[in-house]
Amino acid sequence: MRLTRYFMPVLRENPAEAQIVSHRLMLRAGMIKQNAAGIYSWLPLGFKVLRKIERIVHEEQMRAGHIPMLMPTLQPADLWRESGRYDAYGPEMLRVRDRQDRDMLYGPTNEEMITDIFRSHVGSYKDLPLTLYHIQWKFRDEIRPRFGVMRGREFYMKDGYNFDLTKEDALHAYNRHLVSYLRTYERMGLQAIPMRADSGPIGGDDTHEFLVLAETGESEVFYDSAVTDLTFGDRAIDYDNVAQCAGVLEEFTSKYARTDETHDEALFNQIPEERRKVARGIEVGQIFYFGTKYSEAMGATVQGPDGKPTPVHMGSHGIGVSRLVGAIIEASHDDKGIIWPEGVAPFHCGIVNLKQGDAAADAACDTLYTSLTALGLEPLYDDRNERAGGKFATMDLIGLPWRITVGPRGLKNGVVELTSRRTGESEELPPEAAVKKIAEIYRGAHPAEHVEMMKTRSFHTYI
Ligand code: P5A
Repeated sequence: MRLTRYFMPVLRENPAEAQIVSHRLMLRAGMIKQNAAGIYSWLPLGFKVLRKIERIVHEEQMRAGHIPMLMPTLQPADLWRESGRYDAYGPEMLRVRDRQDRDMLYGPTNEEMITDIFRSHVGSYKDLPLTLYHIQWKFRDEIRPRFGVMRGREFYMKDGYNFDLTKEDALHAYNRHLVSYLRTYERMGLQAIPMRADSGPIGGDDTHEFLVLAETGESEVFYDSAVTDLTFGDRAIDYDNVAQCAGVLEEFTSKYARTDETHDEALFNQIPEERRKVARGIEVGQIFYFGTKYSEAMGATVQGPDGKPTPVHMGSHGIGVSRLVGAIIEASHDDKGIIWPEGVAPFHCGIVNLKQGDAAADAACDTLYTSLTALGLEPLYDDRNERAGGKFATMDLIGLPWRITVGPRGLKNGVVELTSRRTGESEELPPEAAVKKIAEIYRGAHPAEHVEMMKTRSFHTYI
């Protein structure tokens, strides 16, 4: 993309309404525009990041064997009357009435709707296990929407629902989700720690929240610092292997890590003092096992092996896709702006032309642009007639992981400059070598099948 043809309304001043750094930087980088309290438009740059996050979520869900679909945002109230949640949900639910005087609502979550779909089409235990998910906008009329997309009223969520014959099978689905979430967050450059939490209006006894540690987080958390040493990495996992998934859950949840809702001071005090940590965190996901709560209330049964109707065991599992954009920025920025991890960067690199109009510089930038694009990479070429300082400031603000700087002086020696946004380190190298290096970096940043898709350009069609 050439910057002169793009729409990226960067703000010079710090917006007064933004209280935390991610909100401020998203506004300044022209990623979002608030339309009403807690309701945002995603401008092109923000939309690109949202799509990249969404894509990682899809890839990891499908890898775990979960099946994508799409349910509507508006739901009939009658389904929620069946589960008893229409009254229980309270003022967070946005209720609307259609022209036929039917009660509707803008879905805050989809347990009822998916249970209705399940009971309409699945009748035998032989069709289990089944996990369906979608990524869809939700609405919760939060009393205090704040911090930009972190606590929105309208927000984008991946929500998945498992249906199993037994509690044991459903707990495997729970563990499978935990594993897939660990992979998902790490691909976004985040450490999200599973912590024992409270199940709130979703229900059930087994639940973990995934928290990214950050001073601006809304949750107070208590943990053994040893949990921060755990990483999932690129270890091989067989999602059908019950023992393997249970082993990962054990590894990642056996140390003390809890939100304030479930905090137990006596247990906490058993941790050696130097490892006891009290901090704040951003909740980027939550998994639940709630057994037959919805299936019993809504008559979602299957014919069991003994021929008798059996209510299915269920769980639901959510990732805050739009919140993640803010969470990643909270975890990765400096005083100049955002520092995108490679996995979610809106463009793979920036090209800064130090002397627009100089024949050699213009030609070198065009060649770089074409070579990168041919490899399936997306550069953002700052081809504006601006001074170098302004171009650097914009690149630093929007946080592309790599910048190639092209100027007549370097070109006389056959080199351009490649700079890492994270370390600030630069090296001079021939333009072709810079292209090769960036391609290699991104090959390493994505799993093999993602790289294949980038090559076939389905990557671009999708976002
Ligand atoms: C699990 C999926 C659920 O709703 N039902 C379907 C279950 N869980 S949850 O914890 O309530 O939400 C899942 C994730 O959504 C994000 N989230 C939000 N993001 C932005 N603004 C909000 N107001 C908001 N509320 C929830 C969180 O990341 C949460 O973990």
